[in-house]
Amino acid sequence: MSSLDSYKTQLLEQAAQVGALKFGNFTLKSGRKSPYFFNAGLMSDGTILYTVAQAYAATLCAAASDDDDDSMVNPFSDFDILFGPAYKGISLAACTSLVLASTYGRDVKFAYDRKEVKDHGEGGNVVGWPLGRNHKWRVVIVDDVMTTGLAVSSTIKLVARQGGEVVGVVQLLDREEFSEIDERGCKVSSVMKLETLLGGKGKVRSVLKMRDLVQWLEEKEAQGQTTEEEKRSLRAMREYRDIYGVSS
Ligand code: OMP
Repeated sequence: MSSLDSYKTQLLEQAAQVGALKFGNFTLKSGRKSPYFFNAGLMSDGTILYTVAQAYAATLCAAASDDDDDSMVNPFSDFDILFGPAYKGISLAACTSLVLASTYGRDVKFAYDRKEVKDHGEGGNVVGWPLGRNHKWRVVIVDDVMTTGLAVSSTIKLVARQGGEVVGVVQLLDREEFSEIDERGCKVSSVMKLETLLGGKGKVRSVLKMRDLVQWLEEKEAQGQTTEEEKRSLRAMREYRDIYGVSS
């Protein structure tokens, strides 16, 4: 197996350093008990924000030049707005749009939602570029972590209610888990569920996947650099993957 891309290694190292990537026992929103947790809210200094925004921008641009996409128009080469759901998606989308303009010369608009509707001043619950005014804008959602895909599917619905059209999603971390079990007893991956909702394969991308975390720990272990806790976590992550994971 080839070694992990250096930008992923850098991102994971910085995330562990600031405490955004943690190993231990965590209860997820879905009730699943996980041996690891990624808290993107702790990526709160300029260095890691820069690293993460560059990684998002690179992922978006790679997806934009991906010929495998079977839809008529590659959604990542032809979109108008980056939408960051409150709260953690806001800084991610803002920083990514900045890097897209400064590094790639690609100007995209930026918007996010408020969790509480503002009933005075300009009102409403979307801030930034209006999603549906005068035009059905093509929107890419930029968010932090996907487990069952529930959070992203409610953002897709929110954007549609505001008149925008979600053409793609880029997650920071796809935990590569199932969303539901279908009537034949098969696991339906969160990515597959969302791509069905969006009407096309390849519309949900991620900067990192759970397998990258496992590979990062395996590479550290091979170099004798893992702590006892990381060794235990690696075993626990493989067991967790057997229960909740999906192959994609
Ligand atoms: P789903 O709606 O199940 O996809 O869960 C996604 C949300 O879970 C994220 O937006 C986070 O609020 C939270 N989460 C994390 O932030 N990091 C994790 O490692 C796992 C979760 C989670 O609860 O599943």
